[in-house]
Amino acid sequence: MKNILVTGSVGQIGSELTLELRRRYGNGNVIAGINRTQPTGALAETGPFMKVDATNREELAAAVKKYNIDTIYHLAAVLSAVGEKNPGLAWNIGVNGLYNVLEVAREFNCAVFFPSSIGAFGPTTPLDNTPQDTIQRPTSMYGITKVTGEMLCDYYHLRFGVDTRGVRFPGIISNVTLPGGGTTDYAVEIYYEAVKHQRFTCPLSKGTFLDMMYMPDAINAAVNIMEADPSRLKHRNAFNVSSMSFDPEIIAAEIRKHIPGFIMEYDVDPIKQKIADSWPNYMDDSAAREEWGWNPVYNLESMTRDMLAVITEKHRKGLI
Ligand code: AKB
Repeated sequence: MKNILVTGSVGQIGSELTLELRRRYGNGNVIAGINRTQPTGALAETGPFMKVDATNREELAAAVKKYNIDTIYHLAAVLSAVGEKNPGLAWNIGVNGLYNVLEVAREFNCAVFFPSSIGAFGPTTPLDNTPQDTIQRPTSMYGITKVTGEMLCDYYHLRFGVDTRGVRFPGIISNVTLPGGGTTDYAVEIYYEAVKHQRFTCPLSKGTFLDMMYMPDAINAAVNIMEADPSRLKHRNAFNVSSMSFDPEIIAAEIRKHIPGFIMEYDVDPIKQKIADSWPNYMDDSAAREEWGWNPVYNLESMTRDMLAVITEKHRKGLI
């Protein structure tokens, strides 16, 4: 039986992953770690939650002890665009928070899931078919924290035997909790604006290709890597995973198949554009496919159909 702690459980990925983990491993066995934002709805109602600030090691250790935790999904993070506005905060949460998680995991013998990101790459990385093992010299603070995190996770496994595992997530698209302050957020916002106003002002320019993934596949990635047979893992951390790659024109054209009058305008945000230009156009995720069977279900077409159906229904009910 597993006892799981999720840090950052009210965030974009955490709010859905925590519920899926509860479905799989039992409501009472999955603790939602919260910090500043209180959980609401299903997250608050279906299982335990507890204040866990990853930058506070005592608080982390207390949660792990209290609930006899054996697996930590460490999702608390500051995303790329916010990280450029507040690099110190990005470092503190991204690196010091992870260091605390790894130290507590070492002491209490926990497995750790750590989400790295396409942000761990930089302008000198090969941007097409980006290999699993390649140059990583990111130029955003977010990226620097992610490369540091990947290396820390490898170190704790090699040096102390901590069962660390993780993936490099692309932009994650979802319809439950909005992402907060990422470069890829436009690919979520576009669906909401298309439904509500039939138009969207895009902060990234035409031709900016980035890897993306629909939330159900992201959740499967996080669960399946932790369930994988360790004897098959040549890498443990930072597996490239992707489901699709598109630029703003391609996603707009897909939306127009459902909302023919949809209008796309551009007002490029220089900070986000600079970050996006330094990230891969599309990654090679064959190591994840070979080593633990990564196989995403959704593509742009099926994701768009689902996103628009869910958001249209929410709009009809006056929820957004
Ligand atoms: C961001 O844009 O910062 C994140 C990411 C790709 O890691 N969504």
